[in-house]
Amino acid sequence: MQSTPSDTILIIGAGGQLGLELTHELRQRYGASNVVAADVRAPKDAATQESGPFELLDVLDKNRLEEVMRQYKPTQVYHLAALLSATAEKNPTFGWQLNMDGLFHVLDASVDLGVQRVYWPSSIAVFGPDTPRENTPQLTVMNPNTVYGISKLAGEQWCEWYFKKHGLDVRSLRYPGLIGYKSLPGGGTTDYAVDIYHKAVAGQGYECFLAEDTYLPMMYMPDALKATLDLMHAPAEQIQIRSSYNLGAMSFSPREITASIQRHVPDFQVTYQPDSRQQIADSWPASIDDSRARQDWGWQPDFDLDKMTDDMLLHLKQQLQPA
Ligand code: AKB
Repeated sequence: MQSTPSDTILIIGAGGQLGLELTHELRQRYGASNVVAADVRAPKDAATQESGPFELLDVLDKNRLEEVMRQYKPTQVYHLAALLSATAEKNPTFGWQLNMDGLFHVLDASVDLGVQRVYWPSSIAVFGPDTPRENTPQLTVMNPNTVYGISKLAGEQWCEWYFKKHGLDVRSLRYPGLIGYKSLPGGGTTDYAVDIYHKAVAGQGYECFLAEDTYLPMMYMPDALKATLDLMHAPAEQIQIRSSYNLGAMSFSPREITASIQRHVPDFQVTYQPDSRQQIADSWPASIDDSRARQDWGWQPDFDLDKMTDDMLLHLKQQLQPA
């Protein structure tokens, strides 16, 4: 499906790490007035609110969701609002409620109001300690042991069910840790890989909450945006997996990202103080087999670790310079 002038897009969770960047990208492609940003609170960057329509929306309030959807009549909905892994472990009841009820509200409203296409993100968190850690296959033992992972795995199955029972064209990716310079993540286990760049550019050391040899799958934000939009624009017959696609780009440890940064900032120092997030990281894959995404809709990442580091540091340094 190519973008057409008649497309209207609703992004729920537009103020989050991915939402901010996706809103910007979709407004460039579809025209600002055709992309409605929505979030439970006003986004920190004024641009999301000022560059196009913005609605305050708590996705747990189904009436309000339907009101917004009736007002704008979106043809596509991106539902990104969720509690991430570390936060959901601390608030399990709310994590489950937001991640599951929010999804049901969006899926039901999309069926009822005739939305053409829905995007919902899943995560490497759907895998657990019994899963093969290296090159984790698309289909394998799952058994997640975090609230976030359980909610994402259940959500994947529900997306597939809505596709089969209601014909809803819902599409999904299992994101690895996402790294970008435009916004900060919140409450994830992979957040260290964003925080570390900010400390390096500020000329400070970094205390890492994961051990130095903890390998996790990661992805630079431009690749995440490309994957999301390629998936959403692919012809429906190419989307063979209706739960969620494995998606990979790179895999590294805190020690390796530190070495990559030290190519630019030789004095940069990192200390290690693993906390409860270590257990979560240890239950996740170290690397991902994303061959189905490559076969079905041509997925190909552009960024490896050093290329990402070069770009991250360049942009973060520019942000520090006075305008
Ligand atoms: C998290 O760390 O919780 C997220 C994820 C991998 O889904 N970044």
